[in-house]
Amino acid sequence: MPLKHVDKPNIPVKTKHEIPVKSKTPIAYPVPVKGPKPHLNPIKEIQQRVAQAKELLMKKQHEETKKLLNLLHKKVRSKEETLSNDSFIHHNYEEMTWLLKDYAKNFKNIARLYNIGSSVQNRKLWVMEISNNPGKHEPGEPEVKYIANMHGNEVVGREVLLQFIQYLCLNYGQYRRVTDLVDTTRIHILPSMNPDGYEMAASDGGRWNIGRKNADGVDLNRNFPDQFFPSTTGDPQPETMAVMKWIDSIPFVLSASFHSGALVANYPYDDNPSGQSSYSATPDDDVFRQLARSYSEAHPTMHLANTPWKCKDVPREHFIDGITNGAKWFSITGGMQDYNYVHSNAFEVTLELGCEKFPNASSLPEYWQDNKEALLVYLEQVGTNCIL
Ligand code: GEM
Ligand code: ZN
Repeated sequence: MPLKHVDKPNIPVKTKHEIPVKSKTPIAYPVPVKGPKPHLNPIKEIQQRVAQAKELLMKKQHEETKKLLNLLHKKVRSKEETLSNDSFIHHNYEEMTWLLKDYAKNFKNIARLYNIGSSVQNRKLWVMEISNNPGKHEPGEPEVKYIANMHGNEVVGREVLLQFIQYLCLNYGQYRRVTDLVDTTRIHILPSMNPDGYEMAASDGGRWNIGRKNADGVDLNRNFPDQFFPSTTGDPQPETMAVMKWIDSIPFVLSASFHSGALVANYPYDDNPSGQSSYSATPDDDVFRQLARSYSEAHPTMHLANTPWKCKDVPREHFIDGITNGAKWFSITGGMQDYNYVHSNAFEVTLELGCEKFPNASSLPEYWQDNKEALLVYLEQVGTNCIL
């Protein structure tokens, strides 16, 4: 078979300036005088560099993507941060002061520690403000307060509020519900209104009534000016005076004071002109009933007719829906909640968190769990679906 005719390649005519190149001799590329050793194959080198550049770009993008995802993840997280059980201890004055200072230092963007005065024995009445603009009253932003331990031997509220402070700080910017609450309300928390009474109760092992009164022997919940009767406890004590001035200086609209010895949300009035224990309604009775119910309903047992009851020595009382009018329950004069309502715009209720006044620290996690939701719901009463 004849071979296919192949044209001879068109070899250009050499000029005399051209360097003759022997066939099979490797092509010699110009070698730089200085610099790194050249690669033998420039195409490979370019390909390698492209690959490196791609990898770098990918890495950078990966980091950027990771950052973005983290941010988004933080924003949409719906599970709140919880504290370990080691944090549930009874805090004496020193420990409480240390904890409050620590949180104010570490959460400067939302937490501010101030004091409203001092106790008889010169302990500071610490208040932690939690808000998105600490130190400033913003027009339209409701001012709210929580007060505990006005009876020094009733310590559950004190520990629950210390937990609440930590909970708000740790969850702000993480958990939408807390962020919204802190962004829209200015929360003031006084974990101990009677720090002297607390120290007396704690050093006595938390026996029933030791430390209830302040260091001058005055029951602070009988020491506020009363609308119907003259004072039975003399002039306002330093702790009472401090709270009165505080109420005067900040336009509070909502408040709660935490006690123990019963399980109920108690609302004003605490007395009536007859001095008898019978229902004494404020002109805002419906609002107060709703506020009290918001707490008792959000609490797992407070609203129940047949509450599980741990303390044999404290008679169990039955309150419909877990709420009661103060004067109907038993009449008191010089109470703090009535003073708030009569002398300011603050709607205050008195929350009894359970039968035990100074329980073992091991039951504090349970008290916290029982009250966490109610603490949030109560403050949310001034929010979007507000009644105030
Ligand atoms: C109560 S709290 C006040 C309740 N108000 C009325 N009117 N009953 C007190 O101060 O005696 C009980 C407590 O200390 O927890
Ligand atoms: Zn009390």
